[in-house]
Amino acid sequence: MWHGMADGLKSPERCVSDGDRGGYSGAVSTLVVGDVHGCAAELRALVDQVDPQRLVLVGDLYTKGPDPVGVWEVLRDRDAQAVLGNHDARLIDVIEGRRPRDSHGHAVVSALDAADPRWRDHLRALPLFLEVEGWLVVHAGVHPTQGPAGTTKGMAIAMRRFPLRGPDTQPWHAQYTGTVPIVFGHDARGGFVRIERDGAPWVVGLDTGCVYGGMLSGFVPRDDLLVQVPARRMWRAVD
Ligand SMILES: [Mn+2]
Repeated sequence: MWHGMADGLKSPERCVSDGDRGGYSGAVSTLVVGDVHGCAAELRALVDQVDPQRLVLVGDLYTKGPDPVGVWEVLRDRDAQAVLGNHDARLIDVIEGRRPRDSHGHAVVSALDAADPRWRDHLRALPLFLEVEGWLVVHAGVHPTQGPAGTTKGMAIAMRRFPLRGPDTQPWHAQYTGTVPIVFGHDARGGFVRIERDGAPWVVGLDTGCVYGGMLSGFVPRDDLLVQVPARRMWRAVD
């Protein structure tokens, strides 16, 4: 079931393999997809398999992987929404001249500009949070006790542990006491996360390291359905 997974990444607790929807055949309202990182073939496979009415991504859309233009085409053609990831913020910095030596970032920007300049407006408009069917979508995490109101931009796009440093730091979601269920990404080493409250999913982490040779994961909040496709190959060593 686990195809060429890089060392250091945890496998998910359960998964639906490529081409199989686990017996699920209903119309899917919203699909939330984990960190794509330029893995367009895997994104296309996942979206085609589920065929949702609404597509939402947890960010880190274009860099590291093989096909940023293909990712943009899926987003554009599906009128997809996404939240801002740390690597999306870096691309904004590249566009605005704040990362002159980021050769990969410049190559990604050039490829996307050549394909369809409208990608820039989509990138610049990415919010830190989206509300999806009663769930909060964020790239990395929220302040574990103060929720979105206490969450800085840096926390939303890059936090894995809380406090941010120190001897007592723990995964933020292990301490989350908020009032809204959360879907997040950004933590390929942490892998698939599913924390339940009162028997229902409460915190779901979808970064299963597709660009590192893991899986691309999608979650349908309304139906508590996890759908995954394996990476076509290992595109990058784990950072
Ligand atoms: Mn990230």
